[in-house]
Amino acid sequence: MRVLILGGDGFCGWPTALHLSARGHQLAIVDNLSRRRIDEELGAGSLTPIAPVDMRLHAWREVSGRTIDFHHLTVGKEYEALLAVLHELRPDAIVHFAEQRAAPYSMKSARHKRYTIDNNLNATNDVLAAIVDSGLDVHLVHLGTMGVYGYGTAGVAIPEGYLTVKVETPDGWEPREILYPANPGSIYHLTKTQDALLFQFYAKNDGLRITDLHQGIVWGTQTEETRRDPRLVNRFDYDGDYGTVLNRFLMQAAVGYPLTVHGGGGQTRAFINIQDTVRCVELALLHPPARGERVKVMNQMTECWRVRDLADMVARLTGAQVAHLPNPRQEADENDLAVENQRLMSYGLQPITLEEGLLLEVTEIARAYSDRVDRSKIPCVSCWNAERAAAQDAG
Ligand code: NAD
Ligand code: USQ
Repeated sequence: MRVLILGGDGFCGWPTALHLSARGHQLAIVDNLSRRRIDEELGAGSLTPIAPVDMRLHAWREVSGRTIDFHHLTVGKEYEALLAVLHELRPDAIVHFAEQRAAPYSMKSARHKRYTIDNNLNATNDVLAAIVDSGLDVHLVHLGTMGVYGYGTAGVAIPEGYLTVKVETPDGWEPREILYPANPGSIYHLTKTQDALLFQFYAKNDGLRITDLHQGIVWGTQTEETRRDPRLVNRFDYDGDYGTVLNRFLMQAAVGYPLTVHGGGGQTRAFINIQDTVRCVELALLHPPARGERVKVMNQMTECWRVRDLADMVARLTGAQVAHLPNPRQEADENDLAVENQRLMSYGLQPITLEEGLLLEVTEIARAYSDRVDRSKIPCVSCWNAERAAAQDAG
């Protein structure tokens, strides 16, 4: 397959590009390196020392003998350049990771809200419009989020994208399938719910073949391919805006910083290891929807965990202390979560569980690079609203 990876310099995109290249697919990456610029804006970098993109690509050529092309452009702004890449590569599939993905970053200020909406929605619309414009039959695989559903399940496992409801008709109650009602918890998550409507429209209007992968929180760092050379190492975000909860706890344990549980830690979320992320994307590429089929939605997660149980597990493994802090986010303190993930499992996914992978992650990454941690970047300082900011100041 010829595959174009949008956002291929990022945490999920880079190991995905290597994984697909290693399996013999012809790969090209588009990225505007905005994530590296945001590191500079925040004064916080990856825990792992990531190489510049040209060095990454050179190293991959050396270790694998395979070439990945790179195009530096902003999806959503440089439309003609994107279209030219499509004409040149004639991809069978595009994997779309090119969005601002941190909920706390999207809630920092009006500027960050506007940037996230502008970047994410224009990126998604431009990709879709360019596929139509190109006249090519491209399968688009988008990395969406479990957060589009909200996390309250009312006792029902979250289905894969669509919900069967009963509506009253003149002939009685009849079942209908609707897109699962969107319930975003941040401006970032809101952009993913809007993406879903864009996909629904382009699939209906233009017959585009689209898969939306509703992914849980990714943990872990390295994959089979990124371990092959230090210059290929994947990024590891640990700061209060971009660091995700489990990777943060691992890093905090490694430097003796009490684990930063928000509130009581009763929030339950879905998780997946980065190695499983790259496998899932490959499985999605191998099982495209037919032309004319509705958007195919798959829940890309393998386990659900409560935040305080994660903290307790990391504390047991490492001896770390656990701290309960005022929650800067507007979110439910406690929720149950059950999720259907039958599709990817039926395609052969064999998940890496937290219990088997966590210790390796602690030693291979968190402890190995602990001297690179800037402790001043650990606190979460982005508050969802004025009330949460006041509570944090008081705490
Ligand atoms: P990331 O920020 O590490 O990577 C995104 C990449 O896209 C970056 O390299 C960035 O420079 C690039 N980019 C952003 N906007 C762009 C634009 N307009 N044009 C060109 N390039 C652009 O994020 P990630 O963790 O790799 O996440 C990738 C996708 O997966 C996101 O869409 C995110 O919503 C989704 N996702 C991530 C997680 C997670 O835990 N990391 C979980 C669920 C879903
Ligand atoms: N949390 C803590 N302590 C911390 C950090 C987070 O208790 O130090 C809590 C948060 O309050 C939240 C939960 O942990 O309840 C998850 O937070 P997170 O930052 O790990 O994840 P989230 O903001 O939801 O976003 C991440 C990715 C995003 C992706 C999403 C998948 O950044 O791109 O879409 O996970 S999901 O959560 O399933 O929607």
